[in-house]
Order: sequence, then C-alpha cells, then structure tokens
Amino acid sequence: MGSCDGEGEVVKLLGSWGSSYTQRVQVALKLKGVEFEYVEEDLSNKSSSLLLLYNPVYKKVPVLLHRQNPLAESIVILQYIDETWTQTYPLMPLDPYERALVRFWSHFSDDKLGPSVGSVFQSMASLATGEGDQGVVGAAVEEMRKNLRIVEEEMEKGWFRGRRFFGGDSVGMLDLVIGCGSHWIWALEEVAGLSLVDDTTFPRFHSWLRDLEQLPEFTQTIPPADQLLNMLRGQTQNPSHSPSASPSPSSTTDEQPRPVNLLN
Ligand SMILES: N[C@@H](CCC(=O)N[C@@H](CS)C(=O)NCC(=O)O)C(=O)O
Repeated sequence: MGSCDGEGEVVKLLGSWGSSYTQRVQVALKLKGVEFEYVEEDLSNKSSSLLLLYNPVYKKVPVLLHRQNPLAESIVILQYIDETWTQTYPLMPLDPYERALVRFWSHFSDDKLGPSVGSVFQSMASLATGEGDQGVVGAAVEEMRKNLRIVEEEMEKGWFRGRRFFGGDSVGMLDLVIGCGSHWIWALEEVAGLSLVDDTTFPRFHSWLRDLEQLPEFTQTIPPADQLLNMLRGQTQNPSHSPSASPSPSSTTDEQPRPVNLLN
C-alpha cells in the first residue's frame, strides 16, 4: 500500500539515524509496504525543529505524521500503523492474551532492557574519556546480562518458546521493539573487545537476533556497525548513511576500538 489512499495523504516520519525508536517505525512501515517521507531531525539543535511543533510534550523522535496528524512515542505509533494499514503484514497477534504479553514485554524492553544497554553505552563512553570507572562498566554489563537472561528464559520456557520470531514465523511488534535496539550490543562488544551476547549463554536470543538482522527491512534500516561505533566513541556527526539506503560494510575510520577490561 502506498502513501496515497486517494486523498493525496502523505506519511512523514521525523527521526534520527541512530535512534532505535525511530528504526522500529521505519521497519514497521517497510514491512507494511507504506511509502513514507523520512525527515532527519537534528537533536542537538531543536530550536527550529519540527519536534517542538509536533511533539511539544517530549520533544523526541520518532514522530509520525499521517493525514497531517502528529503522533509520538514509538510503541503508540507501531500500534497505530498496525491498526491503520490492516491489509498487509499484521504486527500484533489476534489473541487478546498474546496481545497483552506483547505489550508487557514491550514495556520490559523500554523500562529495563533498553536502559540497561544504554547504561553500558554511557559507562563505556565515560571510561573512554577518562572520567569513568571499570567497576561501573562491569556493574552495567552485569545488569544488562541479567535483563538478557530474563528474555532468554522467556524464549526458552515462556509463551514465545520454540518460535523463530516473537511474532511466529514472521516478525511481529515485539521483534521490532526488542530487536531494533539490540544491534547496539554488537557495537558495544566490539568496543569492549569481548563477547556480551555469546551463543552459549544466550543461544536463543543470539540466533533470534542473527535471524532478524538478515531481513532486508532491517539491513536497509539499521546503520552499519562502524557508524554505530563512531557514535559510541562520541563521534556523533551525521553520517552519509541514508535510512533508506543499503548499509555499506566499509569502515569510515582507521581508529581501532579501545578494549575495555570488564572483568576487573
Ligand atoms: N519513549 C520514546 C523514546 C524516544 C527517544 O528517547 N528518542 C530520543 C532519540 S533515541 C530523542 O529524541 N532524544 C532527544 C532528546 O532527548 O532530547 C519512544 O518510544 O518513542
């Protein structure tokens, strides 16, 4: 389905290239086959930003504009997309209990798992600038692993056990919610110089994430690892990567990741 439903209505997405919240929405629109215009927002300078107009409450990306109506908060947007473009690629299950579980684990992802990955990111960034402490990094890694163990256990014994994706044979809303932030873990692994999500400790999570990353809608959306690494190292300049372009495997920097010893 295209962006025009006979009324010339345009679907616009305000986002930021490194934002996993934005990427959830991008992948959802691509899976649905909805054409949209992507507008990159400069989060470091919001003074003239459309965000102030369209998301005055939180001033954050993503914001979806449909029929000129703005909508904020990625999970709200994902559900709106699913309820608006119903003819293609359902993202939510039909069963009410499973729908509730998808909401529960989406909340867990944004409330626990995502912030714990973010804390690893922040503690490593502080360490790289000489302000941090390896103990803080180690504690952040342990907290992230604790949350990953919860997801691994759900994949092993919970409602979603035995499935290729949380959505079943195809990707659903929970895959987008958990999956779009998880690529940061690989970038963190590279910076840390050790394995954070090894396939022995987290076999189900590991193979789920690898499967997810093979999907064209993901590879077209998630920035290449070197750009994530640059961001991780504090080089936050907007790269040439276009969210609709295929990622390039080439590295844009000669700088080597600084290994961090997390075991001390
Ligand atoms: N709960 C929000 C979180 C969105 C969010 O944190 N967006 C970040 C980018 S990843 C942002 O716009 N940050 C700008 C700021 O905080 O000023 C959602 O799910 O959409």
